[in-house]
Amino acid sequence: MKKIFLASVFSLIAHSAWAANHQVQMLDIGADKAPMVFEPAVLHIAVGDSVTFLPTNKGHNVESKSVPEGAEHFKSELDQEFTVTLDKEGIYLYTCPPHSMMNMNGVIIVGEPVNLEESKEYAKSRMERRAMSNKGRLMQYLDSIDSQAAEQSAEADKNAAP
Ligand SMILES: [Cu+2]
Repeated sequence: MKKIFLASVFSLIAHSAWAANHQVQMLDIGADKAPMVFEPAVLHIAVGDSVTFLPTNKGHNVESKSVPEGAEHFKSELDQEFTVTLDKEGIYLYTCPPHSMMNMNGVIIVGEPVNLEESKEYAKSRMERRAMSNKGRLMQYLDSIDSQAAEQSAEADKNAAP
């Protein structure tokens, strides 16, 4: 019994020691003067890491829109700090419901972007369509994942060359 208890305590400690926490700010104006943004808007994390959304400015919250297969959706309360642990690999798309019409959307890539095509399709047909201002911003976020992956594979090819 004691052994089992110790084993579970150890796994808790191990988990908290290795899993990182990342912060995303909810902002009225971003660093590049863009209105109504998450920063960082595109976040790469490892499987099992957590993300804390900070109500840096008032009037925002988060709600997941598209998540990897088998992953749970999440939603926070207005103006509340909110932490979610993401343990399914793939892309999570989320919005700020009060500002979805201003394209206040964000992207979290957990591990590899295994569902990139589905995420792009969802973003285009369901999220970008709602945006009355800052149009195209979410698609730019998703396109940046593509080009990073391309750079990495070009780098890998270069390294593989004799
Ligand atoms: Cu907002």
